[in-house]
Amino acid sequence: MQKDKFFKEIQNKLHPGEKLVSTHCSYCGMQCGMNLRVDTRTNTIIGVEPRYDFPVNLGKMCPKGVTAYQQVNHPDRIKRPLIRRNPAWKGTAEGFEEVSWDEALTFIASRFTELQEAYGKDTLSVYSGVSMTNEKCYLTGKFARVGLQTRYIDYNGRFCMSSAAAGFNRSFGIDRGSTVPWTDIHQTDCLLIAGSNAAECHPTSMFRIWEVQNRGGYLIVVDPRETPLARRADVHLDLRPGTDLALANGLLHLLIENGAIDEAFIHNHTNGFAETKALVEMYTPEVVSEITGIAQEKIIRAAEIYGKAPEAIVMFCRGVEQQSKGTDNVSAYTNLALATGKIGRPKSGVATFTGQGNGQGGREHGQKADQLPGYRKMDNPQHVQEVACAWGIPVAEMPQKGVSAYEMFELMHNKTIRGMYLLCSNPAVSAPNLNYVREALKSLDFMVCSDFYLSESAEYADVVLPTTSWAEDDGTTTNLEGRVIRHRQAQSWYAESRPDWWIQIEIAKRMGRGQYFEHLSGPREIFDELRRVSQGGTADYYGITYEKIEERQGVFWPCRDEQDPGQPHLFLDKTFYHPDGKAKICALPYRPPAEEPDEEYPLRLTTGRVVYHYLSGNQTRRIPFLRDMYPDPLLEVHPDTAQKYGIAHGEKVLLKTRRGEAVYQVKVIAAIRPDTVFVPYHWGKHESINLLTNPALDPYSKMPEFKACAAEIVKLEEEERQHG
Ligand SMILES: Nc1nc2c(c(=O)[nH]1)N[C@H]1C(S)=C(S)[C@@H](COP(=O)(O)OP(=O)(O)OC[C@H]3O[C@@H](n4cnc5c(=O)[nH]c(N)nc54)[C@H](O)[C@@H]3O)O[C@H]1N2
Ligand SMILES: Nc1nc2c(c(=O)[nH]1)N[C@H]1C(S)=C(S)[C@@H](COP(=O)(O)OP(=O)(O)OC[C@H]3O[C@@H](n4cnc5c(=O)[nH]c(N)nc54)[C@H](O)[C@@H]3O)O[C@H]1N2
Ligand code: SF4
Ligand SMILES: [Mo]
Repeated sequence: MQKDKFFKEIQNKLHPGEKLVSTHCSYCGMQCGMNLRVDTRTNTIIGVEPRYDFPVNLGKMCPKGVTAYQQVNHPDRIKRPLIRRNPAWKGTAEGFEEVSWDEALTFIASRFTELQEAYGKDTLSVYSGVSMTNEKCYLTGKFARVGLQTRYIDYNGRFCMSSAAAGFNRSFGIDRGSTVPWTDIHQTDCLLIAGSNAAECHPTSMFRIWEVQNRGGYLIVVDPRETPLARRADVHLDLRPGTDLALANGLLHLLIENGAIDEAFIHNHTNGFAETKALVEMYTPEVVSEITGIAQEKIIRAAEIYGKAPEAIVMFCRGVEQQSKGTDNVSAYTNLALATGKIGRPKSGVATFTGQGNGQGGREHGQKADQLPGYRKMDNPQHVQEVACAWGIPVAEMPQKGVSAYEMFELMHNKTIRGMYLLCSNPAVSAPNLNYVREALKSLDFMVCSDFYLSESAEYADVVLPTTSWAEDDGTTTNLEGRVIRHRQAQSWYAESRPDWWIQIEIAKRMGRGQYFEHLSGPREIFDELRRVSQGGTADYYGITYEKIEERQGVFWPCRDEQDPGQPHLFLDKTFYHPDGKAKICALPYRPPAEEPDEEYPLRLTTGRVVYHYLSGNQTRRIPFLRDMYPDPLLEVHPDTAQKYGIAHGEKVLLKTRRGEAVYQVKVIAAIRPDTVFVPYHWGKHESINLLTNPALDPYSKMPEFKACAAEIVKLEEEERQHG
């Protein structure tokens, strides 16, 4: 009733010629429902209104969401394709000239062909992202392997969801970010949330999280900083960055000691408990307190609360995943749910907060170096055969698996990769160890970038292609629950911009590969092909149609046929996706971060986000309200540490690590450990914190260690402070 009333009110306020288009926010994995307000006379988006019918956010939005529409007709939009013929300008915004689409596409096809003739097919690479629809993500994987015929494709989810994916695959045999729908969260009795700043990064989850406490339940938060979430927690486990594995093992130790484990569940539905039990025996509160820096009583209290809660959900985010042992952290936190049997039923389970809008769907359909649509694996001959057959190519023509995102930059340095097609990512800001990565981009013989704004990475390109924004195309994304939802085109393509699918089909045609793409004339046809190709895979979308999504406010995968309603809850029948149907409890000994503090670099540096900006900041730094609220990156320092270094709030200092340095203004704040400093990463050029971060990779997920490295603060002289 309430929501219908509200909808009518909004309708009544529309001026003549205006309409609402029901769609979703483009930014984070919450994928909040929203209505775009469109002036049909000028065919432009002019505002946003809440959407109460979408069950995940129920009309709520965050500061990024309510200003997102301001991107669409922003004066910085690229209007026509750009070519730069003089490579001397690489790394700057200079020297580009506007050309027609035909000229740009023909030039790209001829340069790509020349490179492949000289150096082999695999000299080209595709580096992509998951702010795109499933349709675009699927087509990008096919474009790389069938269009360009290269093995080298990977994407920005490597820096985002890869450890969660590897951890879930190991523990459950399936990688869906949440085992429960978000509408379960406020109904549980205990949330254990590790390494998530949800109040700033998934703000529209907060009403559910607070509701757990309002109902008398408990909130346990693991974070080196006292985030808004941690501030209201019943227990805040304020650990040293990079020590989660010791903590998770310590919590399991206590759950076993307290008799809080579920022997029957362990016996019937899991493997690996005996060795894990033997391993965690040594992780006593005393040992864990020593490694993590958390007071023993707090660890004991947390284990007590989680153990006693009838229903509980373990949640985590990049704080635990972006480590050189991120995969192990994920499995170790997952162990808690498996050992207590608090999984495979409503209101109990495990969830990661998916990062990017389509961070879930975008990792299922073939943008990953080792993976094909439907979550098929490239090292499984049957999977390769199925996809080759669906695409109509000989099995022998299917490229081998490639390498992870950071490893592609290594191959650029050694000239194995000489060409790159970059879309939907800004690695000149978001990749670790940027001095090295920017050199890699500069060293390319030929680079294409597709974006709607000239990003820091586009500045390294020879050709820049203007693509449509999220509000100018139809399609689907898969949100952080695993729910496939519909995005609707609200205005026509801006200026001469074109959707990524159109661009890829045009390049494929010009490279003699048109026959594999010509039948795809838009998102709906592409989605239908994705459905068919995913059929029988783990991430089976075959039963999902645009119509069904509309009828049901989204459909959860796996969804195997048209009668299948999809699966909001996973494992309700206690069957996991390993061949024997059992989940794996993993014995994972603690190891420290790849780089520990020492005399030269005595501080721990961790990095992350603030509520007002999104990722590399290429989209949000252009929105006046967001820029005004948080104009420059700040270095968070505890008052004791500030005093020790003799630095004041607002002062500019030099922060350095073994890989690089940058000047930041200090924010003195008690809500951080004295041995730790924090910098958000949403800024480019000399302000990028990734000049300093450590590219040490997790052995399974190839995730870099964004969350922990050793650093030092250097006080600047008065003169340097003025100009620094
Ligand atoms: N406003 C905003 N929202 C976003 C995004 C954004 O850029 N801006 N990006 C989206 C994307 S793609 C992602 S991936 C998510 C990320 O969402 P989050 O992971 O929640 O964000 P981060 O700030 O990267 O890190 C989360 C927390 O991890 C803590 N942390 C650091 N080191 C450690 C550690 O060793 N252990 C533990 N337990 N915690 C640690 C940090 O103090 C921080 O509070 O947010 C999504 N939402
Ligand atoms: N230090 C540090 N570094 C990090 C992290 C961290 O916590 N700390 N987090 C990592 C994480 S979790 C992530 S997700 C990455 C993200 O890092 P990036 O991949 O660099 O993220 P974005 O800023 O979203 O870059 C997307 C670019 O594509 C453009 N774009 C948006 N939509 C589309 C589209 O549909 N098509 C095309 N062609 N372009 C589009 C945008 O304008 C933008 O320039 O950063 C990682 N880097
Ligand atoms: S919470 Fe995420 S999806 Fe929702 S409005 Fe904010 S940025 Fe958009
Ligand atoms: Mo992310």
